[in-house]
Amino acid sequence: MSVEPPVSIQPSTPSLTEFPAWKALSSHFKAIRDKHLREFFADDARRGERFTAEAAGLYLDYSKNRITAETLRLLVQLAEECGLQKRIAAMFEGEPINSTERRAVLHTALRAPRDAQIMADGINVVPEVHAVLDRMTTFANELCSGGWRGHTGKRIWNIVNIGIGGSDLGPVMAYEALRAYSQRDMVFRFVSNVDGTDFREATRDISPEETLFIVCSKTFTTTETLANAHAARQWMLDAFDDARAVSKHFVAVSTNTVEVSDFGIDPANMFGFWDWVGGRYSMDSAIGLSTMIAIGPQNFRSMLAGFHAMDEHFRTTPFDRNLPVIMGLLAIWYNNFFGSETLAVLPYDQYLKRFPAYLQQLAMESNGKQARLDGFPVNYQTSQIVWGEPGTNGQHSFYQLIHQGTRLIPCDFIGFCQTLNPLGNHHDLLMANLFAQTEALAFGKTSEEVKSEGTPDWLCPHRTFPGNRPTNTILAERLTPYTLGTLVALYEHAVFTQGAIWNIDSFDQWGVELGKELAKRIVKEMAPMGDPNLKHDSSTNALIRRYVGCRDGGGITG
Ligand code: G6Q
Repeated sequence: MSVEPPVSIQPSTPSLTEFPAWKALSSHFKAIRDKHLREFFADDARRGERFTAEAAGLYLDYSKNRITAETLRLLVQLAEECGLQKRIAAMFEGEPINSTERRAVLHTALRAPRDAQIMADGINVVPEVHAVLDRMTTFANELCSGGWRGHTGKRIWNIVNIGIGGSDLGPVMAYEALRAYSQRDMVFRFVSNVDGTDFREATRDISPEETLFIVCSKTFTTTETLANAHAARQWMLDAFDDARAVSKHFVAVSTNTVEVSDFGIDPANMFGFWDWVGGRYSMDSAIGLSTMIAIGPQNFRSMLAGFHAMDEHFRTTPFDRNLPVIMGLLAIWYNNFFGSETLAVLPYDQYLKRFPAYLQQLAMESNGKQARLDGFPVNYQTSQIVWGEPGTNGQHSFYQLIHQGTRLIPCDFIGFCQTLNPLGNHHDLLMANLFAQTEALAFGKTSEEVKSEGTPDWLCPHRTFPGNRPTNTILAERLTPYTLGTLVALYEHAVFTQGAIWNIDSFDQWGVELGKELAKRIVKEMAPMGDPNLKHDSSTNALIRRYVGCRDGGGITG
């Protein structure tokens, strides 16, 4: 794809740090940065009700943040000065806001109701979206009812999704998150890594006769995915010795019909999507075919309805009551004013164990940028590092650092009022821990309190909790397909909000290219016994030689 270089020789907008609201926030920050959450709560008995917002079944308590009403007012002003409302409208209206790739960004169309009208390049895309959804539905129903059979006439019981990045993280996360709703007599596996272990372990105990591979790749040129798809094809051919088997055991999800048919998959067995769906925003497109098979078409549509409800909330609600906007602005507050480097996402639900990994890509691939939209460098930090683990496991490992370490780590806690797996008083214990953590992080334990418990003086510093650690708490009734849709859309739009304020393109990912190019070159240089003419730096040359020597058992050469 050809991309024209930026034309501007002068910045097209002043830097974010020149905006009046930014300057006002800088002074405001100095005034309140040392104020403790204990004081914020003491000042306002109703703070815990006041700093909350609710939408699409999600309740956000953001009262345990180091903010006042003035902070929020200034952050909202910043969003306005940055033209967030216009950016939102531009996204929903299909303008090419992915400017470096000159593409519209219309993942919101993937969950629009059938009668909606969303134009991209003069075409209403909603009928196409629903046509694909209908085909997916027919296919999922056929597969699950046993109508679709394998090459030897056996029913398909195993689904193996092959894809990487956006063509993997969403499907894995959604499958894990919605496992309670899944077809339990079927096996779902996900192969992404080009490490052969991934493929081998995913297929070692399943029968080719009962297995369907879904090859998910927007471009159908991704090295890892093609390597795994070819391995899968060979695995199938080893079992059947008949190339016709491919048509019954492979389907593709892609935008590239030519490559799909070159691979040997009949385009009739291909589910399409569009270049206006970014990989990390594609779990609700046909990339979610494995999700639909797992949870059934009705649940899948309910997930889409959840996404759509949050889309509508984001699009229409004033910023000071808008969940994704508030969360996006809080991230700016900590990232750019407090200098926080990371955001911990801590779901108190085992089913959401892959949610932090999913969000890592969503946030860090979207907003890990250093060039502004006009090509000039930013002079402020962009994306925070996102990480996390499900509660309560993290409490027994890394929470120590959040409570008593030297860094400020804002955290998002996510919990549900009803469990999908009632077991004794497990759920109360789980949720008591969630609430306890946010309380402990906010209020801590002073040295006086520690002393009054009879702790000897020398031990007091070690047992003191400074508190003043900010948290958001997101509560929902129950983890359902609908709720998952609202949660993912909440974070998608919070990430969008941040990108709009940082004035960057949240929808490209040029940063993954260099490593890919070099890997292609290096793999060619790994001829048996090595290439004596390596032209990398001395470290890379030596590593390649050592690897090749050791791999070939010919001893190690420097
Ligand atoms: C996501 C990225 C990236 C992409 C993978 C797989 O936004 O674009 O993670 O999803 O590189 O690409 P293909 O789907 O084209 O194989």
